[in-house]
Amino acid sequence: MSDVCVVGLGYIGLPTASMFATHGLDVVGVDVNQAVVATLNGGDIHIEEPGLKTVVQAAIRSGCLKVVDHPEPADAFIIAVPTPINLDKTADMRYVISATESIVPHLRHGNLVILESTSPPRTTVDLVKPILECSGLQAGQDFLLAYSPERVLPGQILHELVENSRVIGGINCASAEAGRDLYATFVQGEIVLTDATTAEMVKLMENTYRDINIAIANEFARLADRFGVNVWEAIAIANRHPRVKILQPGPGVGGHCISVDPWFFVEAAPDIAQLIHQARLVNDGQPAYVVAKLRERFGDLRGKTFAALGVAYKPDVDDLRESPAVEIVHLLREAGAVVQVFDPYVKQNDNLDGLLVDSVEAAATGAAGLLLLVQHREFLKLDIARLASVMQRPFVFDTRNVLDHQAWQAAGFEVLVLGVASES
Ligand code: SAJ
Repeated sequence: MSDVCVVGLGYIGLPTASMFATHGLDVVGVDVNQAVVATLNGGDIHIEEPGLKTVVQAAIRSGCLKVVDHPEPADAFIIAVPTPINLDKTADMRYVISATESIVPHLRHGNLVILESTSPPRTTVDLVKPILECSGLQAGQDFLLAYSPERVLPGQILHELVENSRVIGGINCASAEAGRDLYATFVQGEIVLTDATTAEMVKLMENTYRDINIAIANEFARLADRFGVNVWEAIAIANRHPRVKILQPGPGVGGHCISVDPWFFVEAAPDIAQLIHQARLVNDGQPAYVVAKLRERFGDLRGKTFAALGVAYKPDVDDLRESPAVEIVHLLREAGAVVQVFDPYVKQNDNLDGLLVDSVEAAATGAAGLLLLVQHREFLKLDIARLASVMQRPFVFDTRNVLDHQAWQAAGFEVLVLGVASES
């Protein structure tokens, strides 16, 4: 396989296409969004990810990566489009369907098609395979078909793409083996072969496992609050047990993966996935819990001004998808509060129209409370005294337990910490 066509140039497709290209394969990168195609061809990238711009530029300069808006014939096709969630928490498979359909006219004998998009169990065999077979070719016989989920952590994508173990689930052995040969171009981690539905389930299980573990940390935080305990101290002590590894509570779980993927199980088997469902409800309830804590302190929130520090779904990324911080901002506004938002990675966003300001100080000016919602690196070295001087009331709510509380208190701040019953 020397020609690869990657459909979808987002957080996964773009780095994957670039990796194949910088390892000598001829790659056609496809995105239906003209703005994305123009940005990439103009030498820039549309996502924030450490090191990605350099790799994409190298790939394009080498002539091995071509970026266009429709698929072209290739030896292998990789589908890396999003699988968002609908408002009713069902999987939105429209992008997978249209990307698969766009490949059909180009499918030839001997081709390999790989789905990377996170998908409900059986998507490869029940959804993708029949669409591809509209070409008149038969999967497993005339062309090969596999599922290979991405498992990289945003912020560490380039490193993890190469180093992580990779699972490849074929609809038959030949498909899995062809997938292994293709990814071995750049993957240095172990490549494990299985069947397509197992690989789909593995991906969902990984993120569901993490979601449930974060949910129990969040529930512990609420319990600690009820019983007058500092949850962070309790977790640190419990984690000294050799078989206990409790994760970190916080204002909720965001991102397009962990807060989404467990719902695919709930949708596919609601009678079974009850623990999974409950964990989702706990994590989705955290933003409201944060706002409830503010109500306890401030009473009616109407007319009160709050500075939201960070709106991305996690530190040092610009990704706002399913971000609990964004949800908190909206809940506060619904309660009548004024919110001034600063995020060093987010300069513009329709969802936060008119709320984004360009510095921590601007966000804090006139505010009755500072809400640390995301532990971006730059929030760990703030000029505390200066912030106290511009605020209406020096109050900070640390929802991530990352600030130096003593230093903030010394500067006159009242400090509230998520999961800590009394002021620390
Ligand atoms: N979070 C907590 N407490 C924690 C850890 C995370 O509240 O102890 C929150 C974060 O603040 C964030 C959310 O969870 O809002 C998710 O962040 P994350 O860093 O745990 O994970 P993602 O969504 O960035 O990436 C996950 C990874 N999956 C696992 O770790 C099992 C990554 O490997 C996957 O490739 C990615 O999902 C994906 O694309 O599916």
